[in-house]
Amino acid sequence: MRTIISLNQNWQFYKTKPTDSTGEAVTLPHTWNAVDGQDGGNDYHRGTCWYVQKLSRPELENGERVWLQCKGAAMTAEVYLNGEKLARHEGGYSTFRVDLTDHLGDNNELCISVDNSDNDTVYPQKADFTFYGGLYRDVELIIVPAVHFALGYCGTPGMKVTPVVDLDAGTAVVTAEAWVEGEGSEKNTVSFTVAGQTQTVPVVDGHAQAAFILENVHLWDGVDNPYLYTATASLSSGDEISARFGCRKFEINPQKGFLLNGRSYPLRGVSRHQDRQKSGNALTLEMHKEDMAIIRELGANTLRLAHYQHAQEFYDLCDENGIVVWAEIPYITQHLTNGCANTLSQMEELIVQNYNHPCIAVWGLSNEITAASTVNEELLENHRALNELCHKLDSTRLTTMADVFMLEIESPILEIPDVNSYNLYFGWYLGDLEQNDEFFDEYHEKYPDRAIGFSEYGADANPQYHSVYPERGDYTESYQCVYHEHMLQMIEARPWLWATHVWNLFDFGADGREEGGKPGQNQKGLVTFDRQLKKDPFYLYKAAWNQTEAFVHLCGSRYVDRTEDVTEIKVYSNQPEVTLYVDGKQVASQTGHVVFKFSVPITGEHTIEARANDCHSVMQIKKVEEPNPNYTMPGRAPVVNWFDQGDDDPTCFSVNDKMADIQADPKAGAIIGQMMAKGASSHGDVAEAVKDNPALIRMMGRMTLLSMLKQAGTSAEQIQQLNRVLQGIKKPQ
Ligand code: GCB
Repeated sequence: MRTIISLNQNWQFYKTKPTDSTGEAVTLPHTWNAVDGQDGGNDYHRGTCWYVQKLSRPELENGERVWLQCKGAAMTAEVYLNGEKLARHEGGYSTFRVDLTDHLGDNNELCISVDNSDNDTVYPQKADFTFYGGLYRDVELIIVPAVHFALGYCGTPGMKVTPVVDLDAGTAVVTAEAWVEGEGSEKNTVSFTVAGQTQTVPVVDGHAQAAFILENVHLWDGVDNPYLYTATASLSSGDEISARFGCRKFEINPQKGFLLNGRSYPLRGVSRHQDRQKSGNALTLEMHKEDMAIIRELGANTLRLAHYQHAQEFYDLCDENGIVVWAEIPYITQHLTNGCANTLSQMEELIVQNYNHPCIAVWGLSNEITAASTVNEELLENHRALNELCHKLDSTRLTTMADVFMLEIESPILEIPDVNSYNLYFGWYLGDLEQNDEFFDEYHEKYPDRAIGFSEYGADANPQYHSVYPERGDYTESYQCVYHEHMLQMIEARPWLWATHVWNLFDFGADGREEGGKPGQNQKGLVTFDRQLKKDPFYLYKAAWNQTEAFVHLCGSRYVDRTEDVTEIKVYSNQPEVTLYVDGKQVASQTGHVVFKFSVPITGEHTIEARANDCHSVMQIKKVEEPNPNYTMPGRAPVVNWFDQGDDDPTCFSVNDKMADIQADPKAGAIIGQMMAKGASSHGDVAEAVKDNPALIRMMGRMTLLSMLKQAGTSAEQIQQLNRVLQGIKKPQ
C-alpha cells in the first residue's frame, strides 16, 4: 500500500523572501502571473517567489518513507525543510520528488522557492508564450513502505510497460518492468498482473521484469476504439502501483504518411498550449476535461502538446480518447550554450514520466531552434545527444523536430531526427497561401524517402473583426476562414504529410504581444482563450474531421452589418447537401464538400438559415451604408480591394505575378530591379539579411509582387502605379 496525501491547501505565498509576517493565503494550483502574464506589455512578474506551509510529521510504521511530489513548479524550484535545502529542480513542466523522511521533525516548515526569472541555462528563455511562474500543479506527500517501487529517479512512475504487437497473429508480447528502492530490496518479489495473468519474479539489482503474451489482443485503435489495459505490480513489502497501457503499432512512411495498426491514418489535428484566460497555467481537472471535449467535438485525431510537458491528467485523457500525441520539451527558438544539460534532463523526465502513455507517438527534440541560432556544430551536437537519449530511453518511438520556415531543407540538422516537420506561415506572416503547397511538393519531390509533416500553420483572428475583403494581417475572422479553407484543401490533397497540426486550438497568453485588439494574446486559436467562443474555422475542421455528429454552421454570424449589395454567405457542414433560406424562403441548394458558398442580395435586415438533413443554423444580417468601425482593427484602414478584381490583362505582367517570373523577364525585371535598389538603400539591414539567405531569396521569388509590396507597407496608390507600368509589358508566349 502507498498513501497519497494532497498538500494543495494552506500555503502562504510570498513574492519576496518569507518574513515573519504572514504571506498571502493560497491554494494550489497557483500562478502569480494569471493576470499580469496575459495583459500585454511583457512586464509580468519574473523572479523568485516562495510557498510556505506547516507540516506535521505523518504517522509512520516499520520504516515507512515520506516523499514530497511536485507535479509542476515553474521554472526552477528549491525545496527547504526547516531551513535546510534538500533539492533543486530545473524545468517548469515535469514531476520531481524529494525524500523528506530523515529530515522531518514533529512540526516542520516546508518551503518551496519557485523562480521564473530569465537565465541562460533553463529552457524556455525565448518564445512566443508567457512563462508563468508558480506551483501550478498538485503537490503531494507519498508514504510508502521502506522497500518500495522507485520514486527517486526522474519522477518515474516506477514501472515501464512495453507492448509489442503482432498484427497478423493478433497477439502482443507485453514486457512489464519495475524498479525497487530501499534497503533489502533483493529479499522482495514483485507480482505483475496483466490481463488476468500473474507472474511473481525476484528483484535483482533493484529491477524486476516479466513478459506476457496476450492472445486476441484488443488494440488501442485511435479515436474509434482506444482500448486500455492495466498492469499492476505488487511488491512483497506491500507497495503497489499500476500503469495503463495500450497495444498499438505506429508507423511513419514517407509516401503513405502515418499508419495506425497497419492502416492509413493521416494525423490531422491541432496544437495545444495548456494555459487559459484568468487561470494561466494553474488548471483543474475539469478544465483539462473541457479542453478534451472541445478536441473531440472538432474531430481531431492528433494533438501536438506544445511546447513543453503537459499535465499527466492530460496525457491520460489523450490515452482514453485515442488522440495520437506529439510530446516535446521547451528547447525552442534559441540555442543556449549553457543549456545542453537542461535539454537532456527535461527530455529524460518527459520520456521516463510518460513512457507508458499509448497516445504518444513521437518525441519532439526542438521547435524552430534555428529561428535565432545558426546551424553550427554545437547545435548539431545538442540535437544528436537528444536524439540518442530518446532512442536509448525508448526504442519504440520515433523522434521529430519542428523546423522554422527559413531552415534550408538541405540543412544537416534535418538528418538528425527520425522524421521532420515544418512550421510554415506563408499566407500569414509573409508570402502567399500557395507557397505552402509549393514548399511541401518541392520537399516531397526532392526527398521521396523522407517523411515530412506540417507542425504549425495558422492565422490570428479577433472574432470581433470582419471584412468583405479579407486579407493577410487584418486579424479578421473572415481572413482566418480564407486561410484555413486553403490549408485544409492543401492538406487533403497530400495524404503523405505524416501529421498536420493547426497552430493553435486555443488563443493563448503571449504577454510580449501587442496586437489584434487583444494585447497579451496570440490569437491563432480556433477557440478563444476563455474557451467560450468557437471561431468560424473551428467548424471548417469540424466539418472535415468530425464524421459522427451531423451539423451545419453559418459563418459570419458576428458580421451583422454589411455594406455590400450582394453578400457572400458561407456555410461549413459535414453533410453532402446544404439548402439556404433567406427570410424563410428557400433560395438555393448546393452539394459539396465542407465549404458551401452562396451569393445573396441584401437590402435591409434579413434572417439567414442553412439546413442540412436535420440540422440547421440561423443568423441575422443587415445591409448598412457605412462600414461598422468595430469590425476593423484600430489603426488599420478598411481594405479597398481594387487589385484583386481580375480586370488586368492576363497576357501582360501585373502585381499578381510571382516575383521570380517578373524578375526573369528582362523588361519587367529591370523595373523591379530599380524598385529593389531604392528599397535596399532605405532598408540596408534587411537587404543584407536577404542577400545571405538563399532560402529567403527563393521564398521571396515565389511570392506575388503584390504580397511583397503589401508586406513592405507600400501604399495602394504606389501599387496601382506600378501595376499600370507592368500592364504595359507583354508576357513571353
Ligand atoms: C511559431 C512558434 C510558436 C508561435 C507561432 C506564432 O512558429 O513555434 O511558438 O506561437 O509561431 O504564432 O507565431
